[in-house]
Amino acid sequence: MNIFEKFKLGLSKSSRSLSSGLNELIFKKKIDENILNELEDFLIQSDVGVEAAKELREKFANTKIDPKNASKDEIFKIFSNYASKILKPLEKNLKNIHINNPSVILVAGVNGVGKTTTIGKLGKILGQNKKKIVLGAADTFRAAAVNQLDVWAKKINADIIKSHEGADPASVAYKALEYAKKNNSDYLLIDTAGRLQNKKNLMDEFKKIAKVVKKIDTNAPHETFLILDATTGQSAINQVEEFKKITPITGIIMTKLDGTAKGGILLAVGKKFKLPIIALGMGEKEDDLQAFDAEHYANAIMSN
Ligand SMILES: Nc1nc2c(ncn2[C@@H]2O[C@H](COP(=O)(O)OP(=O)(O)OP(=O)(O)O)[C@@H](O)[C@H]2O)c(=O)[nH]1
Ligand SMILES: [Mg+2]
Repeated sequence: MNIFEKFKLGLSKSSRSLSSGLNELIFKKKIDENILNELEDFLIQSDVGVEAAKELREKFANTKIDPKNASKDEIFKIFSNYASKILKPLEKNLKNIHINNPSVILVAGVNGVGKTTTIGKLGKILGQNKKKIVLGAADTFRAAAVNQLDVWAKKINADIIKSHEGADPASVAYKALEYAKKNNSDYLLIDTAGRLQNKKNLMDEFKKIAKVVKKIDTNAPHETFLILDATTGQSAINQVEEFKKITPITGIIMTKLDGTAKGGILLAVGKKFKLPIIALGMGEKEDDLQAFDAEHYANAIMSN
């Protein structure tokens, strides 16, 4: 099963996948005001966002669909085209990320979204062609977080710089960059905590990490990837807003699209923030990260 098929399979698990929901709405009844209202509500529940749902409603309303004769594909194409149009300009390939010696990639996100796992998967992709990877364990909030990153480092053959639980995360990040420079590493991936006593602590600590690496390389971090969990729905929007306030985000990675996520949230995030989208997480294993392709995504969420 290739990753695209896995993605489709994952989204088909969703109890109210967009396409089957649309299917029910469109094909069982005639399209009238009521059905357009239902359609709009359904899209909102599918996490595409209020604005996109309104715009799609217009498109459906203005398309002359004869429910008796219209082919399913034709109708789904309206959605797919709409999604592609919004998301295509946001594709950002890992090959096109900032190249430096080393490129420092800071990974942000609230707790449990998949930061550490995504770092493992990213490290595997970036480590191809003998590129040297260093992982910085700047989530010192829990000892388990360092262990988890350690396991990934072994799995993907990366070096890891770590410290004890409770150590200053910024100083771990600093040491990790020092090490990566000295060893001529290609990429330094910095893991950060998602859980601190309160949001202000979390954000202050993150700011400090982003600042301290500049002492070694004024352009660092070269990339800051924000990890979003697709299953958390609209709260992803707030998370982007919060992190954007403290640091420029250069890429979004959305995880857990293999589970019960409704999938529409990526469209909502893309439409609202227009931030580059790097990759999609489709599982817990090292190969479960797919480079973001807008058309694949748009087709996958409409193909169940
Ligand atoms: N199904 C699925 N699970 C994922 C994916 N990415 C991460 N996970 C799982 O989500 C859980 C949390 O992942 P972590 O990588 O530990 O998340 P984190 O953001 O580092 O969490 P904290 O460090 O506690 O803030 C783990 O059980 C992962 O295996 C994904 O794409 N799909
Ligand atoms: Mg973690």
